[in-house]
Amino acid sequence: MVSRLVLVLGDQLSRDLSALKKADKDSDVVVMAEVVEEAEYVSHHPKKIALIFAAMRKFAQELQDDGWDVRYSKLDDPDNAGSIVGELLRRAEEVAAPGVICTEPGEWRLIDKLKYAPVKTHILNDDRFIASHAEFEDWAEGRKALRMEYFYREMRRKTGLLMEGDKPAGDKWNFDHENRKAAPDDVTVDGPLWFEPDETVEEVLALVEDRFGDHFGDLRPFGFATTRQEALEALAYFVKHALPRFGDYQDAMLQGHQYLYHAVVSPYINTGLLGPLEVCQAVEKAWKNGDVPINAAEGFIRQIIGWREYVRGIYFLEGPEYPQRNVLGHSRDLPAFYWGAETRMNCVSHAVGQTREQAYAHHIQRLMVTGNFALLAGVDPGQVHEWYLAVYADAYEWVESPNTVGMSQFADGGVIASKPYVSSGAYINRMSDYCKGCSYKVSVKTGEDACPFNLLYWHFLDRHRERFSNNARMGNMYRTWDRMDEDRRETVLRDAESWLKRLDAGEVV
Ligand code: FAD
Ligand code: DLZ
Ligand code: SF4
Repeated sequence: MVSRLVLVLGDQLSRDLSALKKADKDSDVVVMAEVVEEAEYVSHHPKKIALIFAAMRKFAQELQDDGWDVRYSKLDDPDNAGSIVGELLRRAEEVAAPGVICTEPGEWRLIDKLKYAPVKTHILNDDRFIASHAEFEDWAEGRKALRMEYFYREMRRKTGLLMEGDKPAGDKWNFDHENRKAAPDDVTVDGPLWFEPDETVEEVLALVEDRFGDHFGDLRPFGFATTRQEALEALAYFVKHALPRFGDYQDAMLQGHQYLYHAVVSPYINTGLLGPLEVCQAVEKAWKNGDVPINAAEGFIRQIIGWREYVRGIYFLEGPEYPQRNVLGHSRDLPAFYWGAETRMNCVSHAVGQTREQAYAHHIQRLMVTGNFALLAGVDPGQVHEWYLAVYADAYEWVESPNTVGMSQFADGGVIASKPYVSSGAYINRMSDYCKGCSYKVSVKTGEDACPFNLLYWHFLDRHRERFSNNARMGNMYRTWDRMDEDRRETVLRDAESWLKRLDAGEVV
């Protein structure tokens, strides 16, 4: 019988993957490959590479146990061709396969490589998402603005999650206004459930240490789940221990609590170990059982069937050039402190330090600390995008680039965000305890001690006045700026310029 190849990528570790559903276990051959091209096209965090390789090895074993013929290439196999397409060609020759079936990759770069590969490749839809490309396109068709909230309501109706008939549970679609509490004094959880590395994980850790030990990020301690079973346990642990307060403290940041009440399930959903719908159903069940309040359940489910589906829709709707957009014309190089160099800004230092340690920072750290700073300072969004893609364990371009280029850097001109996510130090001070340990003073607006977020906030608004002053959501900010007396405005701008000069000169700022 003729064998086709069935490609399973490192973020496609799902038993219900469309390519596996379409394949014939008796005749087709599954190809999985650890390849240097995927590991190095950006310098991924060592923890991320280890998570992917370990989960791939265990998934391959499960498929084999289930009767599949799996041809698995380890990174250091002498015959490893070093790229996905190279490995497909090698395996096609090995088993005389006339073609490949695969599920659509989450990145235009790889879709293109497969489309134009010298072996015939049939790309199937990735139906692990709630909305197909066609459904998103239909929703987007003819709309002036593609706002997540309206798309989210469609997804609620489609899935029936938190619905009572055709009405939203609790009579409201969105409980976000209850989800902005400052950090609590009594944090009742100590992070997510971690797992001791077993033999397979240890083998991968040694490999990653050897080959990618020079990438930014700490490889050890390594505690990510690497099987579906473990990921389900991590999800259950979150639902029981952290979800009840997830909503309340979703936006808070605390120095001693890197995870607060967040789920840390994105690395598992995005590699395919967990499905988005089952995660939401576990959360809905906890609400139905009376174990968690509606603001927690709704807030969490919105992130997944709302934001996660919506950003994927945008990535595929907007096309391959999307990650390169730069409508604000920002061109400053990404400062060295994003890669661990010293900075006096305690908030940035903490967010980056935690990223180096864990390959994780939660949404508000990504958006309102590292993202906010890059936008205020006018950093080239392409470099910001590469950084986010490299350093987070959950980062794949389909989800990372709309969040970074669109939501965080406003480089898409407002496709995703109706206004730029910028703030002065006051927001960070309200939502965190970072400012207490900072050598800058958050209450100081000008001079040597002034919090750089305060200086750069006004600098950003001033230099982009033409684009934003007519934005209805930014009118108040401009009115406040315009009410300041001219001398003060000049001092703020001069101090911001001189701070940026010191940044560019490589001083520790
Ligand atoms: P929780 O806060 O517990 O949220 C639950 C789940 O909701 C997450 O696991 C995730 O699957 C989903 N979710 C929440 N917000 C978003 C969002 N904006 N977009 C997509 N899914 C979301 N998320 C990624 O999965 N990969 C990325 O590469 C990524 N890059 C980001 C870059 C920037 C600049 C910003 C601002 C956000 C980014 N996010 C990304 C979204 C969000 O920060 C992460 O999903 C979240 O921090 C993951 O941690 P968690 O599982 O503890 O999330
Ligand atoms: C991210 C990643 C890494 C680091 N390594 C591999 C790999 O060796 N083999 C593989 O099949 N996939 C890997 N991946 C995931 C791919 O980069 C991912 O499938 C694409 O970026 C599309 O989302
Ligand atoms: Fe960050 Fe400014 Fe607070 Fe320092 S004072 S931690 S720089 S917001």
